[in-house]
Amino acid sequence: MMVATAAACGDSGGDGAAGGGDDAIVLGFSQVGAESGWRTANTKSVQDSAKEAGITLQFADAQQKQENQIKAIRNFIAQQVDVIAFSPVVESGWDTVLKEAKDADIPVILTDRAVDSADETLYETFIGSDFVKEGRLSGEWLVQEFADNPGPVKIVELEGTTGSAPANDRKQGFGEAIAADPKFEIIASQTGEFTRAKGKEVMEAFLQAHKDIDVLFAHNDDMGLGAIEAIEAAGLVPGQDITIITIDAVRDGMQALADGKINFIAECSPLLGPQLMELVKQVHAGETVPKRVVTEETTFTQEQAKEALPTREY
Ligand code: GZL
Repeated sequence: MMVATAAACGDSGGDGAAGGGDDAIVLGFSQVGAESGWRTANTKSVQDSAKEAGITLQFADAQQKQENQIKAIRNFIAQQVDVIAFSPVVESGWDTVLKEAKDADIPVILTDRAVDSADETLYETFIGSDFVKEGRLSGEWLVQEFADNPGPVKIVELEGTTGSAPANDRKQGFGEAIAADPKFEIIASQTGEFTRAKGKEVMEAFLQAHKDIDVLFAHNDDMGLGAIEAIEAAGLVPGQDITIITIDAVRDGMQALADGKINFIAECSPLLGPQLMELVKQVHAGETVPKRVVTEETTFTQEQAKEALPTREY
């Protein structure tokens, strides 16, 4: 687990080193890891926004391990930070440590991913995307795109991190969208852990086991990009021999979409930093905040990607 302190704005030593003002809010932030282009962009958004907001950031990278996030949260409690925010790597197993934060009177904000705790008093708010909608929009595009195809339409699925909210919810939304027509059949589904490397490895196995794959639904761009490498190595043409749908819309994914190697992307914005810092200030000031803040997102076709790429922030 790596912990870094990014100072707030305010008086810093001549070299611009850490030196947040004494009255700066101290935010402890536990990040999932650095597994994908989305995560990298999300970390940058949080770090840049904290500096912009004059908030002193204690940042901990959990390297995709829940035990590291729990350790980081306990460190933040011991340091008596003002607010704790984190993106839970998986949905379950947080009640104990969140109760410790509550007992220490430190408010907690969930960002990006949710927890499945029944006790909603353990956190002030959850700011993040509607993952079920992202999955549903992906499935609805496929249903429309294959309307004239008599089927069967054989689909393989690269799932996100097992037990994570985006993996569970995207799978649910996609499944619901294609359920009405039995021509759509998910013939294989396995986690690619949201990474390119694992996505490539699992797609290689799918291609070995199935010679009739029509569609790949990947829960994020990075796994889709890894799968594209496997598809091309197998002598197939991604975006043509196999229709590819992904989620995130990070730069590399949008480039592949513009190049015709991906067919559709549902956006999941990582740029949560500014809204998060506003919530941190409101929570620190004791203001009531909405229990759920949903980030605005869209979808992209190949033509829309070509138009959007030049001004893409991430
Ligand atoms: C979604 C986020 C997911 C992204 C992946 O909000 O939690 O984790 O879709 C990232 O790219 O790894």
